[in-house]
Amino acid sequence: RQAAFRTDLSVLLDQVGAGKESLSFMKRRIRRLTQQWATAANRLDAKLEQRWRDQKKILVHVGFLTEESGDVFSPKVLKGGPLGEMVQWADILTALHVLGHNLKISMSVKELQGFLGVPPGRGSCPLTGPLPFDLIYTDYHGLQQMKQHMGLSLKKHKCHIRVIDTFGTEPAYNHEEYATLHGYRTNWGYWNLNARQYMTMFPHTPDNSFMGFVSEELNETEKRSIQQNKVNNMAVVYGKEASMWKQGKEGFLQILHRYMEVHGTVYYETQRPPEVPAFVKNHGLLPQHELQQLLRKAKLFIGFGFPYEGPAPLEAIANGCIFLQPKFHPPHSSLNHEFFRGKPTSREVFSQHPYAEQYIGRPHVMTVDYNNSLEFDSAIREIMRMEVEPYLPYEYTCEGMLERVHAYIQHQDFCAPEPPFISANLSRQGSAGGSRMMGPLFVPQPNSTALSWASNVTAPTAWPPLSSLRLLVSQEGQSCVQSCQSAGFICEPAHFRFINNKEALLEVQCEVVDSEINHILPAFSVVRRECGLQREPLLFSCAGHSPKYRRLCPCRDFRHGQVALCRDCL
Ligand code: U2F
Repeated sequence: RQAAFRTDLSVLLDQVGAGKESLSFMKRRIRRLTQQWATAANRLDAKLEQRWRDQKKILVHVGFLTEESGDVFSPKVLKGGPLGEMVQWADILTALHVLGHNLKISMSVKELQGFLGVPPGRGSCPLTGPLPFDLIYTDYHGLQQMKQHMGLSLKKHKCHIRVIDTFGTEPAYNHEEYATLHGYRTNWGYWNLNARQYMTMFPHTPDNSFMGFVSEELNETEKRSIQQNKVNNMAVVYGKEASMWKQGKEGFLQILHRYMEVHGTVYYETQRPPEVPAFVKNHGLLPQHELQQLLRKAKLFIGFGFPYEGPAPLEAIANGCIFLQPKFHPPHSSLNHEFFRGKPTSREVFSQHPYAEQYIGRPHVMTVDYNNSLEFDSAIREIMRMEVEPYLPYEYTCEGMLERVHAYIQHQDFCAPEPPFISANLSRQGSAGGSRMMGPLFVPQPNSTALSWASNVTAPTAWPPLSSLRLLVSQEGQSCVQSCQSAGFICEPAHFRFINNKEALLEVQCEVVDSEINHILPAFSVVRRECGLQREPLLFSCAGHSPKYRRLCPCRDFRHGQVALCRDCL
């Protein structure tokens, strides 16, 4: 069946259910953004020009909100606990509904069993018939519950699963045997999924798919009125829980207070939290729409280093604030920081909000060293002199999210049998510095007719299409994430299978070509002049890097403001 866009959200609101603060929060959000979603749906509908879209049967099982997982989030909704996840799930549900799919929502193991058609009860009971869904969106908690209740049949159906995974999972952590043997085993990873089945909150790990969420958009009149009503010396502090204010914050808060009136939205029960200095105007935790109003007046939204990578800075920037945040030196990661410890990624976080730093940047975002009071002081003074317009990257608008989720649903297929590695007849353009091994070695042109592929069967169905592929060789020690980025591209793990062959490695003149199971491959060792190809497709990794290796990197182009999609991806 063909999917038709929906602009009426009442059925969805009924499906979400009631009885918990988390659900009320999500429903308030869905209601508040109804008009915005409807406008976006109409725009995307027009943009896609009657293109056929399959209507999919989709189950959404929100594992972290089930009683069976302990649901630690719901009781904290009104107490300053994390809301980012709820923002994201509300938006995922809305996007799937608006795109016109056939949606079932489960928030308990009982509902999960009912929808899957496995008998209720505690033990594991295999699903005997076919899976009654084309796609299942869940999280790590939900995955665990499905394993418990579907047993081995989960393995058979796992290509239909998408895991909403805030911070991302790198391939080395996802491959069970490899993770166990090489020290990448954590509490979360090792599900042997295709790494693109993990969907993240920000586009931080190209090995995963970027799901995202939305932020409120303003029309031109609203933008103008915001700019007229900005209070130049008003700052709002990012941190709704008192613990985010403790330790070592007094110094720069004092500096800030020298120039600006400082506001906070810190949750408190009866008394002002002692962590919050007396000069701060604390509004208490606000409902989302009231926070937006506060942000509309404020000039500065200031981060203290935690929470990492939340939605609030995007909301602030969308409402015309400048976001000031601390640089992390050394970077935080699962190797050195409690919060990231045990998360299935080695990603290094160089500031509180790397997306804001890398993808938005000045004038909307300033990232400074908070230990350097001169630098901090001059940043505040600069901010007071600056004029910025409200800004929201396209990928965080409703239309941007609908476009991306539409493309994933119609094109990503992890159930099709993995074709054998295909070798590309790569044209080598200007092997820049080839013999000196500096910089990118060769970059095939997008429209080159020389891009003729060994297999006519699989190549035309590849998504992202092969026209987006740019082959690069990284510097020693560099990952493909960095290598592609420094050339203005993004690493595309789906393209690894086209470049994992001797032909692609020809340029680097290896004396020996081996194939191994190692997440650094394909790559070559400069000293030993040895080339290595990848033997395990699950270990194709944009993130992998190793000091003595130069990696072979499948980069691709991307749309401005929609990094998940290549130019010909829609
Ligand atoms: C992130 O979770 P948080 O919930 O701590 O992220 P925030 O950026 O603080 O804000 C989430 C939402 O809370 C709302 C605000 C945001 O949409 O509009 N809010 C509000 O309604 N009232 C207020 O007074 C203040 C904020 C991240 F999203 C999670 O994935 C991580 O687990 C967590 C820890 O890093 O950080």
